Amino acid sequence: MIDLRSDTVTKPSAEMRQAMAQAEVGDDVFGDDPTVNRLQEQVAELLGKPASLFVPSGTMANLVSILSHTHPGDEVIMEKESHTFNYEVGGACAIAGVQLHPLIGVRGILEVEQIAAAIRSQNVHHPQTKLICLENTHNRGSGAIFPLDKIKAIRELALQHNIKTHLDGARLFNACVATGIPAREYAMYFDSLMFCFSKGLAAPVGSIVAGDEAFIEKAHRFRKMLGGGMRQVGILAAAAQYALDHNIARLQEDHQNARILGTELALIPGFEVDSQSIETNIVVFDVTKTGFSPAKVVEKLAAKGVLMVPFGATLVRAVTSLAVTKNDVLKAIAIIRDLFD
Ligand code: TLP
Repeated sequence: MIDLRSDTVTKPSAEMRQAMAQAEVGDDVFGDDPTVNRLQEQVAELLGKPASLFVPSGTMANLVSILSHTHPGDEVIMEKESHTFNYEVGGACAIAGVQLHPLIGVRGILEVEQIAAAIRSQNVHHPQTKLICLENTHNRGSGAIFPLDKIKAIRELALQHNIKTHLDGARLFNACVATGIPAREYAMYFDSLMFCFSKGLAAPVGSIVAGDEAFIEKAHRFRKMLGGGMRQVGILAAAAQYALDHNIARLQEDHQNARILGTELALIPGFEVDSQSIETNIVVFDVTKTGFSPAKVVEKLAAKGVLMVPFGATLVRAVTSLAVTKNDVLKAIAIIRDLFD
């Protein structure tokens, strides 16, 4: 099987498993796990933030962040195709009690003027805008990178209005590797940010959220409330540490493979892909002109050993990762060409 469903499908390597097996552990609810503590200190340092907190998933990282920055009834601005708006089970509404204010971006990228127009004025009828969430890279935006100058402008606007900013940086290091911009530079413009170890960084579990001490103290309580207090979790933190030490620079290979995949797919009749817009490891393409639904295309591919996911009414998504080599990508292209050309 050539598994292009997500970069979450990577499996821990023998070396990563070795690091996990050898991890020093303790009860992290008591704050006693040295491997977790070291990871949290190192990530805080890496991101230039006072503190960080290891959490089980990206979904929980975003939710504890929203919970920590808001009160029920507050409003949170985010992009309409964002992960939090579409794929986090409505947790921000159900659990944090906030109202989401989605704005339509271009490949997930919002303009500062749009956000400015969406900020609520002081009026007894309105909810209060308390948080702006951005996503970098943008999943449904085909792995688009949020340009730093736009982030800076949004941060300035937020500061003027006393609004917090949070970054869903599940794939932040894909943006860093593609642009050469260090993670701590992106982090400067956000009160809080998270990234995932369990996507392109190829660890089996885990995400981390960073911010100032007061924010992390709140996030810590909310993690516990959500059942995310973990015990000898150094085993997982060791995998995360291994991922940070070994799997960042190689994301470049995933980006190259995604570009090859996108460029070749664009040549197959019926497959519409803007190959110029592939900036990182995600390829989203339109299959309307094949005459088949996304689900049918995915089914036909799966029968030949190529796995992708339907991504809406007309779209299919393929993601490159450590789970697929350049050779796998070339094989996948040959299979697709056989089926559809
Ligand atoms: N994304 C997953 C699916 O949920 C769609 C994937 O396969 O891409 N933020 C972003 C931008 C994400 O892409 C994801 C996961 C998350 C947050 C949530 O992370 P987890 O799955 O760890 O809760």
